[in-house]
This record gives sequence, structure tokens and C-alpha cells, in this order.
Amino acid sequence: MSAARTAEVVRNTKETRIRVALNLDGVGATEIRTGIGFYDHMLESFGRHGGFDLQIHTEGDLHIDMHHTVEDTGIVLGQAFAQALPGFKGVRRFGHAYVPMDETLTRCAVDLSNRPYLVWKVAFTRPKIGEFDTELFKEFHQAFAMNAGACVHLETLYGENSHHIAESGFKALARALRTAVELDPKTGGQAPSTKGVL
Ligand SMILES: [Mn+2]
Repeated sequence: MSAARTAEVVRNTKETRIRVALNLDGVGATEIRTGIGFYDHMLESFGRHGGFDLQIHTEGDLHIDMHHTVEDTGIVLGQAFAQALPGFKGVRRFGHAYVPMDETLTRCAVDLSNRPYLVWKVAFTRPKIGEFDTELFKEFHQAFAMNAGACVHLETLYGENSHHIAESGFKALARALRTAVELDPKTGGQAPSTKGVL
């Protein structure tokens, strides 16, 4: 077993103060406090289904709206993944998952490529889930992909309930990442690329 695949990232701005601690080889134990109940629910689901131990403490400017809190938490979570996987050495690199949730089916495919990209084919049936603006989910996934150095394709194949559409997306991303970050003995500990580096 190589070194612990963990990261701790702190980011403080005038808009948000964030600390993320991540252990890729955890058991899905989470401690999430963002000040937004529904977002906590999504991130707890992400940690649990990814098998990641994840602590996220965000204090954002929620008196304005949820945008900075959601996006900046995605930035720092992405940075934590990049930090825990220097050069993406030794990992499977690709992962994908289909996650059904009642009437909804969502698919996610990821490539830990250091070529960040987001393909977002997710349509919500409602503009809000409680107080949460559903348009902010794209902001999270975009921020995560850009900062993790991941190519992420997320698509809701069908679905009606906005809670299920959102949650199946977080679960699908988590399950795809769980596979992609697994150590692959065939890599010999090197970056899985014909270029020799990612
Ligand atoms: Mn739920």
C-alpha cells in the first residue's frame, strides 16, 4: 500500500470560508455543514456512495444567496481530489455508473485526465427544491470538474422528480469516481496514459 490518499484544503475569501478533508480510501463517513440542508444531503450522499471519508465545513454569504456557497464548495472539493491524487498515478482513471432512483435514471462517466470538462445534460422539472435553486447543481459539477482535473459527463436519461434528479446525479458522480480512483495494479503505479503523464 502506498501513501495515504488524503487531502485537506482550506480556502477563505470574502464570500466563503471553506475547509475540506478527504480520504479516498475511507468508508463513506461524512461530516458536512454548508448551512444549506439540501446541499448537505447531496454531499453526504456523495461521500457515502463514493466510499470517501469527507468533512466539509463551509461558511458562506447565504444572506446574499446560495451561489457562492455551492460553487466554492465544489471548487474546494475538486481541489481536494486533485491533491489526494497527484498526477493521477496508479489509478484506473476511467469510471462510470448508472444510478436509478425511483422513476429517474442518471448516468455519469468520468476520466481523471487533467483535461477538465463538463458535459451537462440534466434538466430539472422545477426551478427550486425547497429554497435551493436547481440551476446551482450545474455550478457545483462545473466547479468540481474544473478543479479536480476531471472530464465529467452527467446525463439524466429520464426522470420527473427534481429531488431524485439531483440526488441520482451526485450518487452517479460518486460511483463513477469510486471506480476511477481505485488503484490499478496494471499501471505499476504510473499515470495511465500513453503520454506517460497526466
Ligand atoms: Mn434524498
